[in-house]
Amino acid sequence: MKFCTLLSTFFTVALTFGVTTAKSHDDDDEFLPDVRRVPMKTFTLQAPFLHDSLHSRWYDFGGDTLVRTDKYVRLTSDRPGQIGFLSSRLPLTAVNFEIIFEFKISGKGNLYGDGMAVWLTKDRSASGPVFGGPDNFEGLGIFIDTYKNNRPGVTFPYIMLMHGDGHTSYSKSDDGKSNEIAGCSARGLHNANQDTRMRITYVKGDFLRVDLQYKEPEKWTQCFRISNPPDLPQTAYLSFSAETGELSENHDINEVEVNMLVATNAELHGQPLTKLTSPPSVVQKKKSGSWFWFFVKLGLLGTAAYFGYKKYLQYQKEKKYSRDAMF
Ligand SMILES: [Ca+2]
Repeated sequence: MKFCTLLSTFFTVALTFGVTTAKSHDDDDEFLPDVRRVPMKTFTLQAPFLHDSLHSRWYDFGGDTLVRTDKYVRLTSDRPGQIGFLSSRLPLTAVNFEIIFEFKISGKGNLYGDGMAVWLTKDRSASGPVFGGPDNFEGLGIFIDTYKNNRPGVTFPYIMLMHGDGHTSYSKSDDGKSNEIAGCSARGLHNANQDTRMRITYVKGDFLRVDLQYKEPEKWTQCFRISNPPDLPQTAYLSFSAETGELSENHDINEVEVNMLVATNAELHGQPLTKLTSPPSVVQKKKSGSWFWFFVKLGLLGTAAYFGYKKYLQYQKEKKYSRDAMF
């Protein structure tokens, strides 16, 4: 009886291991497995936004930017001819990182513009002609363009990535078509019915990916993903800017969060994070791990069976002796 219980316990343990392994295997499909996110507090922006005497500890504001301490930083109001920006005081030093920010583009008019931008640039943002930020910039610019100037066949709002070399101008006349590295349409982003968020994931030398949340709550939709993204300037400041022209809309930033991405896998410690994003190697590694645990379990099971059986024989023997003694 005891032997059966022992066997049943080991079978239960083995089955539990099986389920756990299967679950881990499914996790391979998740975005960026084996990565720990370390919050970078010097880039956090959240209500009430201002720390002392109308200043933020980590960001500078400029242009027509307004701060409503319980709700948002409003880069431009729904009025024509506005420009506003928000720029980190410290450069982003992390090699691999993600930037998640909640924003809202809204307004009363049926026609609206012009849009906003996120910058990772060598210089801190100053007001300029490209969605409220500087032209001829050095670094990366992600533009959320809400007004179609001239780009037939493309649905707006349109989001695109540009790599600035410090000399090339943004081509406003064709909505940046000639500067574009990657992009996507986001119909419904203006006056969206829910909170809207953007997530920028940058893994040096591997990929840059932009995801959006604006259709369904808590559901990310990939906008684009590029391999071998341009390197960032050695010092890259994080900025946001927005602009209105003849047409207008509100551009609000509700919250900013930046996380450094760190490998959690001991074998990959100190290795480039790129290895983490290669599904075959991760799957292979987990498979060999599964085999290891399979043999460990098999060994334990065999040992348990051996000792259990030995005990069972001894029990039968003692039973026989006591029966013989009785007669
Ligand atoms: Ca435009």
